[in-house]
Amino acid sequence: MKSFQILVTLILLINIAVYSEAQNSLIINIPNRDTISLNGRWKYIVDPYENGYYNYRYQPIDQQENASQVSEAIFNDYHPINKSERVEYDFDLSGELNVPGSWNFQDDKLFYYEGNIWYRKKFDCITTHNGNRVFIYFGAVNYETHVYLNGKKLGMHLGGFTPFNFEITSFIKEKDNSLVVKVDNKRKKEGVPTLNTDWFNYGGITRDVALIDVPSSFIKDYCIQLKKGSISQIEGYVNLDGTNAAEKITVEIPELKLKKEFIADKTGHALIQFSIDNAVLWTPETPKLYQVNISSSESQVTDQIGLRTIETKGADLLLNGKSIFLRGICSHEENSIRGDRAWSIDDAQLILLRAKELNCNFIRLAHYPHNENIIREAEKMGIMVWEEIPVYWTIDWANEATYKNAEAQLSDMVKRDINRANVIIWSVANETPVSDARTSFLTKLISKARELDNTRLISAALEKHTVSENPPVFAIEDPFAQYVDVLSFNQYLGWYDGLPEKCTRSKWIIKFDKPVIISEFGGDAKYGYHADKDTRWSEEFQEELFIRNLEMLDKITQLRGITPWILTDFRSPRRLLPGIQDGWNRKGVFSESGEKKKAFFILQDFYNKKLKVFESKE
Ligand code: GCB
Repeated sequence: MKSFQILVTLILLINIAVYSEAQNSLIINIPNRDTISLNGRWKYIVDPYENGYYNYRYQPIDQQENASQVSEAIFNDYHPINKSERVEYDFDLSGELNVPGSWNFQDDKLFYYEGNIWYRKKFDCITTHNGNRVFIYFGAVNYETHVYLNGKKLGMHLGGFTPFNFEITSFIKEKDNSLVVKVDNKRKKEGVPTLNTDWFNYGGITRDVALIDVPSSFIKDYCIQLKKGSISQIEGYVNLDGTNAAEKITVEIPELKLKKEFIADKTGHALIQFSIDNAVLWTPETPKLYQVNISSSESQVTDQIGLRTIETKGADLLLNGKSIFLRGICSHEENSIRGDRAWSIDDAQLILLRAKELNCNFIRLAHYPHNENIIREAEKMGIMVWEEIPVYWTIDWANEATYKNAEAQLSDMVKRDINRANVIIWSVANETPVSDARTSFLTKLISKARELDNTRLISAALEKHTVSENPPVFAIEDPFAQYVDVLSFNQYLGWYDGLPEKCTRSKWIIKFDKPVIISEFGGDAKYGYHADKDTRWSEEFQEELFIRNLEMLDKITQLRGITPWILTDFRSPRRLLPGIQDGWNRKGVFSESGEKKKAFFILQDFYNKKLKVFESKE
């Protein structure tokens, strides 16, 4: 091979390596950092055949020999150098979409669109000062994202619900930056989630986009939490980025008059350990947050951190050593009034105030990591949280890339929220069919979760198994059940399995000495449709179903919480029945426009009673 050819091949290989690299490792605590929002109106081009990405031989343009030249033409300003190739693409002549926001509700033609869309945002960056570094941060983009700045590819990201960032220090200009983002929400067999789900496949840039301005060495992520089982020891870490010598780290909690110093090693990692006295612990009733200041030689971050412990003892669930009952509810990440993905603080309030009205102290954020705003708002309001990744139903269990994808989503979710006191459970899966491949996939995930965070509880929403039909007897016979801290399962007696009266005849055999959470039960009702309690889809049917289920479930001695399915009716393309469902899963105790169904009051009353029983034990 001639030396020139070798050089070209090498450049090509380097390009491919760079391009296939995912994001830089995650920067956390964006709400408290110096950022410039890139939210707002973005140009977009719908490109279902991905002609902006593939050439006519279906080769990705950004991985060819002359990648940088070509990509500059395509991804920069859309004034292509090689006009004969991409002359049809012109952002300036194209329409605009709101970011954050899914594309489905901003253009009628895109309602059910699953495919590729190009976004472009032009911006100036007057704040870059000498020596500082700049990153671009995406709260979430569904599902596969490729990001280009001023014609240079920054990288790609898989997964629709976790944040990612890229460093852009050497690509950013003071004026007239062109940020181009390729977003593709096609469902894929090997994806996480896979092809089949029971929720709407919102496409696009669904959460905040921001520039983060940091010094050359900065605090990237950290964990400042109580050590497992201790109410007087803090244990955690701080990670710096950009350091090449040992650095001093200071952790300060002014309200407790605490100031501690640590040394980060050359890799930027510092172990944090210190004692605290008389801290007010975080509880749903007193959701106390302390201001914590962390500083290194060049950077500072502040966070609002709550201190609490969460443990199990036999079948008991202990918050700060006291037995609790989780008065929960499941929720999707939707603002049902606006009719789109929820992402803002206002959206979070809408969801959480409904949960509060039900008397909830717990929410299961199903079936993927929700936005950071809802976690933080829930923390302030005293609502504990179950977070999960979209390892849902059938996943391509034997596929190594699928596993890596699920693990990356788990890691980013845990990293982002590791300082949130209200997050008490990480869940690794929902209703996954038992097989050896699945159980080994999930046990790997569970060990990863424990490696990342040894303080919280791990669970998964499992399924019931029928021991006998007559009389109806059910059990949990899943080999994965032995690995979880909390035994959670979904069951739909009275809806998919018999009528509500079946609950009254049914028995449960739970052989595990672990706390039990019923992670789902429920049935559909169309708000305002009234009939007798035997008529499916009526509010009366759903009411009866709640009454009977609650009676049955309350008899399970290990029961320490429930999260019925679901707070609010949500969009699902699987739910077609005209006049009743019309594209909505109707299992909400609220309708999509926020009206309460009869089942709401049954659940509210049940929680009132639980509250009184647990208060009187104190
Ligand atoms: C389930 C799933 C949930 C569905 C629900 C239903 O078991 O976990 O995602 O939406 O059932 O309504 O059937």
